[in-house]
Amino acid sequence: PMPTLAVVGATGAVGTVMCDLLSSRRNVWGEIRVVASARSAGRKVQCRGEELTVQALAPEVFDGVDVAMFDVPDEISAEWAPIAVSRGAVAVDNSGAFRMDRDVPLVVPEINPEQLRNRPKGIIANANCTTLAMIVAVAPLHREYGLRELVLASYQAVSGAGQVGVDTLHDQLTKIAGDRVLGSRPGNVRQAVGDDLGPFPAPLALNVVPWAGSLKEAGWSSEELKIRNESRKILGLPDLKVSATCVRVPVVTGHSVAVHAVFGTEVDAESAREALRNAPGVILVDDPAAGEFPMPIDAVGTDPSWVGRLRRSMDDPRALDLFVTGDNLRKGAALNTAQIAELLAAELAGR
Ligand code: 11C
Repeated sequence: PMPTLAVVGATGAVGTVMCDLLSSRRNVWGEIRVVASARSAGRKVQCRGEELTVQALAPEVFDGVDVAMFDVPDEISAEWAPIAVSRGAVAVDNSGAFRMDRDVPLVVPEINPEQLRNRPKGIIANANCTTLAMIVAVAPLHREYGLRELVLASYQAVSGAGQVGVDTLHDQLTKIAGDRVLGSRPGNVRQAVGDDLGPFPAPLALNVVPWAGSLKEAGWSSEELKIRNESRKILGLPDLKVSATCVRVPVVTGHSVAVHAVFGTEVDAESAREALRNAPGVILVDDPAAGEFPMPIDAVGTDPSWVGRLRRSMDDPRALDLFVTGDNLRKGAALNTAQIAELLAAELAGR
């Protein structure tokens, strides 16, 4: 029999993309159960051409489930992923709750699929969306040249903060539409947008906000620390130097990262491009003369990490500069989770 899958958080921004993805990928699942908070129970969700009824999260929904995907906030995953495991499922968790747990592998199928087997807690973690977009492109360069350091600036879309982030940006754009004075004087965008900033600390319309996540030690944001810690774990480089500045921009979907990567050996832009052309999950879009760059408006709704603007540093023959864009809801979340779940399904089929 084909394995049973549960999608927990099926009605959220990532869960919605997950149901789309499950409809378009090779079908490896028997029954699919869609699960969400009691508030969403009874709603109908389209998945694989079937209309599924959302079930309220409860221990019994995991009975008979082989693989349970979690696209829910950290505290819900922390409580419920172990419950799913106790009912016999393997949990694939997209929250931050387990990523840095030594007994939980942090898997990117293009990079470290072998880690999947090492899961003493029955839980596998999925990385943060900003880490994922970037790491898929950086890993093949690491294999080529040996990575020593990353200096990063992110340009993160509002859907990283969930559906409420998307609604907030669109509401703000509606409020400012047509007023050509906005943005020309201090405070006039704030005034037009009003007090409802949604999940963000400042207006996103006509703005960039150098902040994502919560405040951690010494002025770093949680998002910046996640990128550092997760990159180290995924690449197996515990001492990798990483400095990130995470910035929110008025983009609906598609996280971008400007990357300065320093390696152990001298690099060559053409051989780096060749490594990227051959890398799984990467598409090279690098023709400035033709106006071809990686950008969210093109990468949204697609699977790969788009990479371009690749140059060798002018001042360091061991460093590359590049720009990466990936769909934060797909490779950054639902797609990577689905890929991990499909590897588990193949493992189950081989038993
Ligand atoms: C954002 N990357 O764009 C965040 C959202 O650790 O999975 C995802 C947070 C996480 O706001």
